Formats: sequence, C-alpha cells, structure tokens
Amino acid sequence: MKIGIVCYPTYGGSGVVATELGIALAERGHEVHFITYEVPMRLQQYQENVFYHEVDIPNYPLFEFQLYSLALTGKIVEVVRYENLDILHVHYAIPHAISGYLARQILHDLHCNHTKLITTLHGTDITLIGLEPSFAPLVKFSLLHSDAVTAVSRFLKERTMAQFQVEEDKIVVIPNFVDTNLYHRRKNCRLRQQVAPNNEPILMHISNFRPIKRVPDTVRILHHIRQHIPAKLVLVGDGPQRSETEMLARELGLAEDVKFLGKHTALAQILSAADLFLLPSQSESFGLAALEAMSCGVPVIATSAGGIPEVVLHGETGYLAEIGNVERMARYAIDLLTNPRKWERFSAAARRRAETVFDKSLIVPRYEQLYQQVLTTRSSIAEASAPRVAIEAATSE
Ligand code: GMT
Repeated sequence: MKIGIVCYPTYGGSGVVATELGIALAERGHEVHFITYEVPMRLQQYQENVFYHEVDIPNYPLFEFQLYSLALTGKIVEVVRYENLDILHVHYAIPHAISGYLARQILHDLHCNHTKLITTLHGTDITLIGLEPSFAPLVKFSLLHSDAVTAVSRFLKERTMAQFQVEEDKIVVIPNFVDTNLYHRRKNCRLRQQVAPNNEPILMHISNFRPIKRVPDTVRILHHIRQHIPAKLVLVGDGPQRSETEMLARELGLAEDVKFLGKHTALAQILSAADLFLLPSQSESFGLAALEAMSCGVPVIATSAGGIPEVVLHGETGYLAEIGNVERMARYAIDLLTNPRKWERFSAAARRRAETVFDKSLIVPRYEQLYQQVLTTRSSIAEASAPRVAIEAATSE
C-alpha cells in the first residue's frame, strides 16, 4: 500500500507512535510518505520505502498567525495526488483530521477520490484541547467523516464516545506499541555509575514536562523516599514545568540527587539505568513512556489516570495510586526497592507484558488490517451527507 502519515514531528507521544508506525510499515514493504513541518524526531536514519514531504508554512504580513492547517491541507492534496496514496493516516485530531478532510474534498473535485482517511486519537486532542468550544464541533465533524477512527486505549474510546456522541463501532482501539528488540535492558550502564556512584536506586521519569504530567510530583516522591532509604531521580525531557521542578528540588535540598538530562532520543540506553519509572500524570490516555520502561524491565509507579491501568497492571508490573498521592507512590517505591525478589518479579512481568501484549509485531498488523478493510469499503466522503444533528449536538455542548 501507499500510505501518507501526518503527525506532529517534535517531542510528544503522538509523533513518536506515528513515526514508529510509519517505519514499521515501510519495513513490511509499504511505501510510506510522512507529511510534516519538520523531519520527525525518530526518523533520523535513511530508511528504505520512506519519503518525507515538508509542509512549508508561508509568512505574509497580513497573516498575524501562521496558517499551518491550510498549508498542511495544500501539501496533503499535492502528495496524495502525485504519489497516488491509498491511505492518509492522520495522528492527533486537531487540526490534522480537519486538514485531511478538507484535502479529500479538494481531491474529490480533482477526480482523485479513492484515498481513505484514517484518524488516530492520542489523548489531549480529545481530553483537553478538543474540549475547547471552538474546536469541539470540528473534532466531532472530523471523526464522523473519517473512514476509520482509532483510539490508543479503551479509556480514550469511551471518553470520545461520551464526549462527542460517536457510535461505538466508529472507533477501533489499537493500543500503542514498542519495539521490544530495541527496548531491552542493557548491562553495565554508564549513566547508572555516574548518577548513583554508591549504587543508590534510580527513579526515572521521561516526558515533555507539561503541567498534565505533574513532574514536580516526582521530586516530592523522591523527598518521601529519602526519609527512609537513599535514592536518585533522573528526569529526561524538557518543557514548561522544568524550571519549577528544578526550583522544588533545590528547595527540598535535593539538588544533588535529581539529575536533569534534558531531551534525549537514546531512551533504551537511558532506561536501562532505572530501577523504577515514575508517571504521576493528571491525565494520560495510554502512557507510552511507561510501556517503553516496562519493555526495559523497569516496573512503573504511576497514577491510575485514564488509560494507564490498561498498560500498567497494579501489583504485577508496577503500582498505581490516586493523582497527587505522592506519599502512597513513595511507599510503593520503597516496597519494591527494599525487596529485591519482588522487584525481580515485577521487572520480569513488566518485560513479559510488553513482549506479549504490546510488541510492534503484534500491533502494526492491526493497522494493516484496518487499512485493508477500509480500502474494500465504499468512500464515505463523496456523499458529504454529514449527520447534521450530531454536529449540532457537539456545537451546543
Ligand atoms: O502527552 C504527551 O506526551 C504528548 C501526547 C501527544 O499526543 O503527543 O501524548 C498522548 O499520546 C501518547 C501516544 O499515543 C500517549 O501515550 C499519551 O498518553 C498521550 N498523552 C496524554 O493523554 C496526556
């Protein structure tokens, strides 16, 4: 198949999943065209069957705000038309699903109407930004007019159905995946020796440091743990809450025990240094970073927010606590860190769950099947008979 992938290329789970999916599809012999405004972060090497089309966003004095969605639409039209794509797979509803829909309407007028539109929902496009009154009707419209919609967890599917009154059979759950051959625990990790010279246990967190991740809670958890046992915390990534988190570490006298590594791509090596992964999020549709940690044999201590319980099994591959309950998360961490046999059991179970449930060899074929399925059904866009009632309902919410 010839597949176009639209995603946010920079830091963020949706772009990571979209890029890894594109690479995996290319490895399976499909021709994959990425349409993004920057080379996707995880697409740093030459890859057979992969092509990259940059969205050029024109600057003009009249446009006080850049017209990304329209520039993207124009690029999609060009690529679909001249590369003759079968599938256009957009990741993150806003504005990608709308740009995809608009592009397809334009292509229809150009007598190019065989391409199917798939939308994958990742999380905040439904749970946060998608709720904005100015965006909600657009999200609903784009879901109704996609040939297929996927969600990365059951939680996200249910939330979407409830929020946008979308029919159950409109959304297919295809969970995120990990390459367990790449994400495995490496021995003799140098980071470990640098951060914990006295072999202290290492807690780790990886994210884009947005408020929804509650990164300062990782420092509060360390603070509680250190009242009982020594430990270090490694924070990977960058974003709005980094300064606040650094300040908190200094205030609590933990500046020497918290290492901020900044943004990194060599996550499998870095994760190999960790004894526990912390994910104290306020909301999380899936928690890809937790899955990558589990694949490296790192048990996860997280909140029970959103789709996290679908990934991390409480009492088996990690522990879950209420949002903000840093004392409880610290107690769980101490329990695992002071009980080596239990830690070994959790570590092995985490790795096994990644291998047997979320390995890319199990999940990527599910996208291929979905593509095949939509390719054999009639195009829905040509009719353009939008279910008006549903759209009006979303507008009035
Ligand atoms: O939260 C992020 O790190 C970025 C965000 C995105 O859409 O780029 O991530 C969402 O998608 C990821 C991949 O599907 C999920 O693993 C994350 O749970 C989800 N984030 C939230 O729901 C907050």
